[in-house]
Amino acid sequence: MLKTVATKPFSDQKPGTSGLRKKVPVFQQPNYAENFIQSVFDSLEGFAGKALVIGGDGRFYNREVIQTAIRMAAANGFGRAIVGQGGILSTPAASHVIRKFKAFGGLILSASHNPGGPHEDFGIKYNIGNGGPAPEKVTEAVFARSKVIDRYLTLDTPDVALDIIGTQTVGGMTVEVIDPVSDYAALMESLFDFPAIRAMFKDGFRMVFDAMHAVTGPYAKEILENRLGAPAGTARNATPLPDFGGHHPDPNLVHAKELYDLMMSADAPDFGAASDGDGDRNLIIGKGIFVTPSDSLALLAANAHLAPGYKAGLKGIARSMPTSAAADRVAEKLGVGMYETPTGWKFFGNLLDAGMATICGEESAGTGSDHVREKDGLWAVLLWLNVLAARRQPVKDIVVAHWREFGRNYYTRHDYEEVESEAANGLMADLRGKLGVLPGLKFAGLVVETADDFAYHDPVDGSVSRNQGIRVLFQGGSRVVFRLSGTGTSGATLRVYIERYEPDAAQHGIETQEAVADLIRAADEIAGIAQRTGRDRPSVIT
Ligand code: VG1
Ligand code: CO
Repeated sequence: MLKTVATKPFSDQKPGTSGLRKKVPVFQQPNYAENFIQSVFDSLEGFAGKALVIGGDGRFYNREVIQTAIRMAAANGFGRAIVGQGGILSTPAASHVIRKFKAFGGLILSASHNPGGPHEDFGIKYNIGNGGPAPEKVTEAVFARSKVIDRYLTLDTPDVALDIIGTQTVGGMTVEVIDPVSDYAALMESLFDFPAIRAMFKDGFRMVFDAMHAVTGPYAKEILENRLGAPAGTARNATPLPDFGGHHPDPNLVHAKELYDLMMSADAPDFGAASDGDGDRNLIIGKGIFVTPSDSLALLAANAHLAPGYKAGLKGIARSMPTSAAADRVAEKLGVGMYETPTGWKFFGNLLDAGMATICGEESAGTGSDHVREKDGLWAVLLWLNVLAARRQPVKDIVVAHWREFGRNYYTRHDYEEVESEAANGLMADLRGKLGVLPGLKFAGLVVETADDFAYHDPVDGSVSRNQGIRVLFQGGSRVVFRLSGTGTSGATLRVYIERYEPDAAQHGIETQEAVADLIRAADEIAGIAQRTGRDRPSVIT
């Protein structure tokens, strides 16, 4: 029975960098999730009878919203829902399933690396038919709709049996519950040299993959242990938990510290990696060396031809603006295009669809390619494994040789989390206000060359996205970038991205924070971080 339920708008359903993210109790308000999902459907056209992919990262409240989304999809006229078993689909797997089944789009339930649990974070994101996050014109339409919505459509039907693979019906809609891993694993097998990686494991190569109790556990077990023959236990924390075991499923040096410490120890394995809550991020650590995501992007781009899926070479490379310019030097050497986009994967979709870029990356531990339209944690891990299997050299040697050839981009990001919104907005507004006077001024011994507020002109559809981060470029090529996070759920997070290029190989062995110490001081002098936020140090350094 079709039900039209009267509702009132919520004023805070503006999608951020990657969908709508809020605390669970916010999502648990009556009609909150329903309003947002209906606002998505009301902003789309032409989906009647078509397929919708639905899946999430398994966090607390996932199953409830999956059931809601299925009923609402049926009531709104979708012909078919493709749902991961148990309501599970990693973000890259969802992207692949949308593409493989030529679905109209998909709903991905995740707050990614944010913690999960009854008082932690939840999120909903809509992806379009190319498998990628909805572009800004769609998310803006969804937000506009959410502000005036007065009804949503649903059905009075029992819950779908999410754990049983097979076909059921809900109203007039077919629901297919699929294995969340197999399509994705097959895609990986089509891109990488599995026999070579298997041989490397057979020869005693040791690796640890930390799934952080999040969605990649089953994927890593199937791919690394079952298909590639890595020893049982290679995938750690591999059982997804609704609260991620109480941890932040954020693969960085703070939240994956155990892995980091292991990789720096005398008996470290050859390779360490981790992924985040929804499986789209990656952390790469070699024995005795952390590979920054920006360097990882550059290294993968430079070596991708060693993997069968990329042996024809790259069409181009794209990176988000705050990501270091290490990949730019690789693009230059390869003679391919280099694109600089705003933060967030939604900006890569057009470049990938147009065949202008093959590999994309973000400094926030996101790397991916045109195989899907999301960043993809395990993909990055597998490409690294493929490179290692082909080169048979330690990660450290590969990284150091890369720096020697291209120079080293020292890079760090300082996050000030849960700062008062007013203080953070004031800081950014004042920075914007003084962009014009910064050039020529000297901070911590560094002279500002240019300063601007990054605006992106999409070369494919001509759309313009403004206010994407304040860039301050110093003479000599170093820079700092200031941005407010668009994924947090309480207060504001100020991100300060710091980069210094060092061409001289004799200077490549400096500890990163030391190598950029003057830039850190300059950033504080320019923006008054300590004074305005009341913090004398960042909450997270990556
Ligand atoms: C952060 C990262 C950004 C990433 C986004 C979504 O956004 O900086 O690079 O695309 O998270 O990733 P923000 O607005 O907080 O800086 V995920 O793995 O959270 O979906
Ligand atoms: Co994520």
